[in-house]
Amino acid sequence: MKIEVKKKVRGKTQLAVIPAKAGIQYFHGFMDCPIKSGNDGKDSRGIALVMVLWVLVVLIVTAFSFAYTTRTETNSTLAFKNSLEEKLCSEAGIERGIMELFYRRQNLNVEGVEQWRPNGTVYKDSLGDCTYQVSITDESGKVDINTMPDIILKNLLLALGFVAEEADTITDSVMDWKDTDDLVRLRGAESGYYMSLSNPYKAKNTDFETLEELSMVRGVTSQVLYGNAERKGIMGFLTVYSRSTGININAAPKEVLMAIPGITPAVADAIIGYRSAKEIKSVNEVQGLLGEAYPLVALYAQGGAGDIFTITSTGVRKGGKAGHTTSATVALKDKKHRFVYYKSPAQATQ
Ligand SMILES: [Ca+2]
Repeated sequence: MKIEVKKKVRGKTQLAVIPAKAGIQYFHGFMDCPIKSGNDGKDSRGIALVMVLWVLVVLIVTAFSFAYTTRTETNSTLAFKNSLEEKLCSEAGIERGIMELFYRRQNLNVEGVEQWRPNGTVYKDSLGDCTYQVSITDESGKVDINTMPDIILKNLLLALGFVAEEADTITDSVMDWKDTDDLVRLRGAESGYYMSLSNPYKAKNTDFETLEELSMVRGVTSQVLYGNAERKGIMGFLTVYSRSTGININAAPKEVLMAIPGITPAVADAIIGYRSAKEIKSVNEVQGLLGEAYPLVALYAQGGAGDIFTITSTGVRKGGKAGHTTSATVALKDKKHRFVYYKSPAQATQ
């Protein structure tokens, strides 16, 4: 860009053309001369400063976002690692339980050899930084809801602290659920009741395949199954695997012993005391403890050891709280075992 200016040469005014300089403002008027602008290029530098600040802000936000994401992923990975450790630890407890069952079978009659007993006793051991606690229950010491008469189930509910009316409703409904007819028992329920629910379904009218099916039955709530602070749940005392009409008094917990007609709480305690020192191989052995109730008890009881066991194992990391629980039911035959039920994670033993 060029600009015209007037200047005097030897007393005469002449017009001259000079190139404009960057950063200088010119004006024409009473005086033709260039003047410097007030900011002298500071506008450009100001814009650059703002841009640099914005870039810094963007970089800082990006850095914080990256740090947050990294931290979240690290915590997530750590939590996954911890939960996996506990899961594997609980599975190690299941394998330990199976080993102890075979060990028990081999040494059942060998005195002085310590064995894990399949009566719900909790055993603890550690593996690295994890601790596992394992309990084993003999399915033959539980109430089989497919084969056991209704009086046993009702007595079990009463022994657990259910009131008579609630025990009748649950017992009748369980029986109605699995029997093949549609005749409703006094406090039971068949398809007519279940089809009237907001989410309707029909009564199964055949055997239970798992205990979880009980949650479909009238009167069986989550608290009935798993218990609460005041009362134990029925889940730990029932089975679908023993297929027996008799209860193994060598393995049954006190609540199940009390479900057998003729066995009072005192007699149940006496049986538990007896078998803690010596295995009960047949009901005859405890005839003296049963007294006059022996003939009645003998109808529903048996001794010996079963072939199917449920192992519940909880693995907890060092410093961990809840841990991971696995529940497995295994059938033993000769020197082999077969899983008939496996649940992970499962409800911890109460
Ligand atoms: Ca039915």
